[in-house]
Amino acid sequence: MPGTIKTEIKPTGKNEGLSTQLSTQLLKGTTKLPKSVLVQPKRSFRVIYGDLERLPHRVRHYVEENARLCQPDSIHICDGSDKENDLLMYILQKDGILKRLPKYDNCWLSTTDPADVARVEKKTFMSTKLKRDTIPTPKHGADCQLGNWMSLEDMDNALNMRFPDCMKGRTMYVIPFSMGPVGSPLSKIGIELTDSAYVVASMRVMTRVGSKVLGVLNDEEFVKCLHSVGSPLPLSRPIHNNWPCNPQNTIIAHIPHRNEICSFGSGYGGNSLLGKKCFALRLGSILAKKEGWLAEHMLILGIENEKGQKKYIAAAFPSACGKTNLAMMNSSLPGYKITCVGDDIAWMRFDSSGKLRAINPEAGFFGVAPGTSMKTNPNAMKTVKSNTIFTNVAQTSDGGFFWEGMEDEISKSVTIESWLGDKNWSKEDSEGKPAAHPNSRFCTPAAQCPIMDPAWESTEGVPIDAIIFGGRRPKGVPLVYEAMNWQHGVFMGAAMRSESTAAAEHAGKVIMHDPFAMRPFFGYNFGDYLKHWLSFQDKPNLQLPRIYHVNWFRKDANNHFIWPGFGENARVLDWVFRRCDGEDSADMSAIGYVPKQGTLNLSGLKEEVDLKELFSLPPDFWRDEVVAIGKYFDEQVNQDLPPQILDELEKLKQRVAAL
Ligand code: OXD
Ligand code: MN
Repeated sequence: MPGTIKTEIKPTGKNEGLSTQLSTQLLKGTTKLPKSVLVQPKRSFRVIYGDLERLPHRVRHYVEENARLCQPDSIHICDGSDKENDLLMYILQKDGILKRLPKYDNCWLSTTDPADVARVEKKTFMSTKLKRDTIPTPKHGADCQLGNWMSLEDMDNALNMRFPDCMKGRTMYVIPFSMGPVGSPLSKIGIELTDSAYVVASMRVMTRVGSKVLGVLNDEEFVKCLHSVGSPLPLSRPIHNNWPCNPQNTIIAHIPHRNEICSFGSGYGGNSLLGKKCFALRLGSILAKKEGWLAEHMLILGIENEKGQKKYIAAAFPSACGKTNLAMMNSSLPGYKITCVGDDIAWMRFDSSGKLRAINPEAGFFGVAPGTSMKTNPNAMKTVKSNTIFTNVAQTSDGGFFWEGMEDEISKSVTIESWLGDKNWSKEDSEGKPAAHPNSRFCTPAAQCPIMDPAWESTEGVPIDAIIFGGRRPKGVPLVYEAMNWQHGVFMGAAMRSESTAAAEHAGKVIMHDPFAMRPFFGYNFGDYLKHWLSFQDKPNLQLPRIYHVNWFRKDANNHFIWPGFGENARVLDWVFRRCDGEDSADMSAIGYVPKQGTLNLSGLKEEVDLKELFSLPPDFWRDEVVAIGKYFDEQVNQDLPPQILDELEKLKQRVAAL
């Protein structure tokens, strides 16, 4: 967790790899910073913090190999201490990358180069010997939408063009990190080498970092994560907002057979915090296939009813569909209590008694800020008021943060400075330019969330009773329906579609196919991924969770949401809960089981909801949907589509034809 330095530090704004000069200045004793900062040449490497020789042999080899390649000015081996964090925050302020938000305790703001604001899917590649191991071969020469492949040779060339000397003048930080509680049998270890202190500060929030991780590494494999902003010193081109990056040459590369991720050119989010999407999902899904478990883009929540009975649910939604809001929801249904285990990623494994158990491999939330407010997600708002790094949000003249959705939560007397530096931003005069970037983020420690589940760090994981898929579907898709069985549920995941998001580079509101909410995150061929999911139905003695699909976002003819959403979604979870207990509260429909009349608990709901419209299955819509899904499977998954999924599509087609 970030520590605190009380003194305000003026940025030099030059971003000249301050950290190496800084250690010397700091040691002059003008600030109260770590005395243990070492400035000692070690062999040919200048190690300014930590001890290369005490690293496990293979880690040391990885560090030295890449230090020779990237030629950093110095090496800093992260120990995860508060002292170290004080140093990082000092450096980040001096370099003008972070600035304190004095209204809160230990909160920081960073604004990036406007060219580096989101995940870059087009520049994200998996590199394997056989293309088919990574992606299906689309029909008719269509572009593959289920990942990008690069040959091993092309990848080597691409990396060789970028990484040599790329850290010149900068410090290479060595971050040992654990995805999952340190030492849990479900956890995995990574070592990230990065030339960005911002990445180190963020990784400290998002993962478990430091010497304690090395302590449990033993002889185990670790995932090698190399990251560079691709902007060696002296700078060869101007930088914006003191945010070094190299958008022209950005590449996010995964090389599974070497257990390696190499990311170049972007300092932002999932491109640079390599534990998250790159490790926990892309490489994670490959490991999961190999070892018989599941690495999924899912939140995990606990739900307790008025009788004190509890269940856990995992839910997959595409980016920015309200996953964080659902994971931290305050139930509007009296008697129900929701607790949060995770908001983005679930690693799940069947235990020896056949129960599916899940851990959240992360230690923080990297949540989309706009739209988060005391109304939509009070628990997130409480979480982010300390020890948080904000990126690309707006700031208020009283030292606070601001984004779209917070209009009623700031004092009328403050002025707003937009993420782009417009000092007197106002909605009226902004010509549609938002105050905060639509993909602006908070990076905040999970432990601070007021409704964290007591078992969120349990090493064996929490037991999962239900899996929910969902999407943002303005038309045709009912509030909730239940799969007829596991295979039908896998089909439902495969057929997921949703309105597009600001988390990646796509523009406009189009309905995109996003199977299992994993489209940008598959580590291997989606056809094989489906086979892996289907394989669980053939294994004996597994208690397969029930599978559901939800849609909070259906709109009426006047373009108004039919369902109030947010805390009221607990009513849907309550129905799911009771179904998992075997309650006879569902009718069969053409698309799956839907709530029997009167079984969705609407007591106390403040507004009228047109349930008929909410659950209607417009025949034309569903016939078009079947065609769209079929076309997608045929074109995109082609030969790799398992026959069981085609079978489910055919059955759906027949049921829908009878509507
Ligand atoms: C995320 C995403 O950042 O899904 O979590 O894009
Ligand atoms: Mn996500």
